[in-house]
Amino acid sequence: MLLPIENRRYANEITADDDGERVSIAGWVHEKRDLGGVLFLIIRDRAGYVQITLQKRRVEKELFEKAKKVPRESVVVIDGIVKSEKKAPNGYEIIPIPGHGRIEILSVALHNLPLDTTGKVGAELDTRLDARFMDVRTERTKHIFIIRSMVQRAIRDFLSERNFIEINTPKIVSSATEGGTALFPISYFEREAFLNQSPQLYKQMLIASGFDRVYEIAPIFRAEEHDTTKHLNEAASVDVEVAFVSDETVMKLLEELIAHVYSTVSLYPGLKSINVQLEVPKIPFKRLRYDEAIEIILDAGEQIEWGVDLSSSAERILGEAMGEHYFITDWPYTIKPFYVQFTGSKDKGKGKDTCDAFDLMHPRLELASGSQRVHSYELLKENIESKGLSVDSFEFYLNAFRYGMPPHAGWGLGIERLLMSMLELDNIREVVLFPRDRRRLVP
Ligand code: AMO
Repeated sequence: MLLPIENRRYANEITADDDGERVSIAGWVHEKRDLGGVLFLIIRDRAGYVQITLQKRRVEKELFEKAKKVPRESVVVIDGIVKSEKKAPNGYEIIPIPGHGRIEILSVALHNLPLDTTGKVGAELDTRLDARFMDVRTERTKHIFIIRSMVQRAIRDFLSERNFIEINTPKIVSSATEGGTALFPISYFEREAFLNQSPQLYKQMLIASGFDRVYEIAPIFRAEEHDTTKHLNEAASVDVEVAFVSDETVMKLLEELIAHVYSTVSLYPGLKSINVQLEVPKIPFKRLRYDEAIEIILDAGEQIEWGVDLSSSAERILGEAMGEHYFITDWPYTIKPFYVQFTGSKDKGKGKDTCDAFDLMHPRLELASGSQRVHSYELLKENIESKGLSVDSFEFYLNAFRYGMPPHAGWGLGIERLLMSMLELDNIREVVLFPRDRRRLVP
């Protein structure tokens, strides 16, 4: 095998100005066009496409036949001379070196491809997910995942510039954190364990450690049984926790982060193949109290009672009314988890107690949740009990509140929800390489 390949260039590293230079190109046979006397191979690599032109009269017979027979999507290395050519797609073509041209077939692809990588023949999402390795070869899907990588890098840059410490917390845990969604039990030697729903307890414990600004980008696991276009069983979340601040400060951080991500991605030329034009959302986002949200939903004719979580159709009504990103604040205490700070009896005992929790909404769906946290040991213990949970199973967490815990606030942002809404995609699975849902455990 002739590796490493000398003079290897990516498609975007060659221009018509390289006329006469000898280069090697390595990639997949994207398309073949056989015009009898001349054969065009379009080679695709991660950066783009290169046209190889083989004139039957000018190249060795053996080489021509080899090129003619190579199945699409096979992996090849081709040595050639760059020739400026106005009619070629990028203004140049590559001609195998006269006399000693090389077309090396490194891996032959089977004939019946599971997908058309040129994107000319569309396929159902399920078919694409079944052959995801090949789906990523198409322009649109490739760019979605390059953008995902870009978004994660932009988030890391944004937070590290603001002096955040990146942490890694366990994904195998002993207790639940988020009421409402179920846990995945796993067998952990002789004990019961679960896949973590959120790094919530651990990020808070690190606030007690003195790290005062922490973040994690990691998977969260939710045993949601329903099959929807916005839920996954394994999702990725950006989790942030900040000491000595209030919920308002972390809301500001969150909206600035969203604007930063949009403006970073808006410069990416690959957006064209996803057919979306990004407008950087204006900050600050509007703040809507939960009781105001209820009014809007009722005015639209949808039944809802104070104290329940918002259904998808309620979210849709609000999204239409708001038309842009917005926060919902002052949630009923009863539907938020034990770690959320109770606001106190704002309504003076009418059973409508609220808490310092917020959700960040895109007009289509919820993107993030966060809150001011309880930092008093006694109050936290009381809340755990009053939510019907076992204090014993939270001992490891509660302990961190007994030896110096500052006030703190934070949030969790779903990366897939952010990407899906930003890129105007219909299904959350579009932005996950290998999604996990009720029906899908492979690939
Ligand atoms: P929450 O449970 O609201 O809050 O989750 C935070 C964000 O994570 C994303 N998300 C999901 N995305 C896809 N599929 C799912 N099944 C799924 N579940 C959640 C959403 C959601 O807004 N501990 C708190 C955060 C905090 O207060 O810091 C929490 O986990 O975008």
